[in-house]
Amino acid sequence: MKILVPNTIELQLHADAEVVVYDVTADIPTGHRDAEVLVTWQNPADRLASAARDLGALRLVQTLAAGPDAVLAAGFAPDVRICSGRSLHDGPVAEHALALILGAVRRLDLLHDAQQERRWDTEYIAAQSAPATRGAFTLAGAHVTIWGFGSIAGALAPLLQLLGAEVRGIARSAGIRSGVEVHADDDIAALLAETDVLVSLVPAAPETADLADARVFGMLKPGAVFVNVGRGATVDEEALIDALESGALRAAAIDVMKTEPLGEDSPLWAAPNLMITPHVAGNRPVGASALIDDNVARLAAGEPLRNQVAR
Ligand code: OXD
Repeated sequence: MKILVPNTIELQLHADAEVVVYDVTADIPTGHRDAEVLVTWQNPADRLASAARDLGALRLVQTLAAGPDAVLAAGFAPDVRICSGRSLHDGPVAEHALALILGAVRRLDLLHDAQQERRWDTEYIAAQSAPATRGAFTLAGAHVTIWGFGSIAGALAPLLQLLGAEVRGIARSAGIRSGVEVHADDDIAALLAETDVLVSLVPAAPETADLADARVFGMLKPGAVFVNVGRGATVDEEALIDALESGALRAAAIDVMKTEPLGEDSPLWAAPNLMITPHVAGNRPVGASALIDDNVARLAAGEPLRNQVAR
């Protein structure tokens, strides 16, 4: 079996197969278009589409991204199995989410601005210790709601709980996951009304487009904080900017945007009280080689694959 692996990550594969490294920015060379397995990581959309067109013997696409949306949109034949990198990013994304949450809650953006101006921020000092802001600059006692309660949320929740946050989740179906009370997404008004921090880990799919919209921001507790480490497509960015400008949201931090890289002319750059990071939360998959080895062995043995999302 021939496996094509991307030149964007170092892998140590032990699979019983011919392993060929390919350049994600170029078309797959003609001599390797007989590959049965394609591993993808940070592939541009147009090259994924040409791989989908050119690889006629393909049986499995293993993306190392937690969110398989780019591969699902590339046009691979319906009989090609697609597996996600679910779980490879749990630690890194949870850590980055925690950094963004703390940065937004404690308003490190304001302090960074003051530092750039060589200014001791007396306004911030007064605001942070004022009786009226008790509870606003801390996670202790804060109600944090995680929307999209999969394996990353399972890693993030205990970190937040350790800091004293009350964590609840939203997912397609209600239940207790990783010890956290998860609400069904058709019943969230009461939950959002008492949410201090809304964290989105929602994947991109037709049904989640613009999920976080003016209605959602309007349902949140006034002055809540919003953090997105899921997918940009799930947020109505105009509504986000409006909510920041009106003060409905006290602050926000986003690692993902509808258009990436974010264009110089995007209004998001100038939105007040918004921190932006360039899609770096899950920039380094952990355990990728073991997942590929396992799925290649399963494919060869005709066994069910891990993280299969299509076919
Ligand atoms: C992912 C990502 O899906 O990095 O893994 O966004």
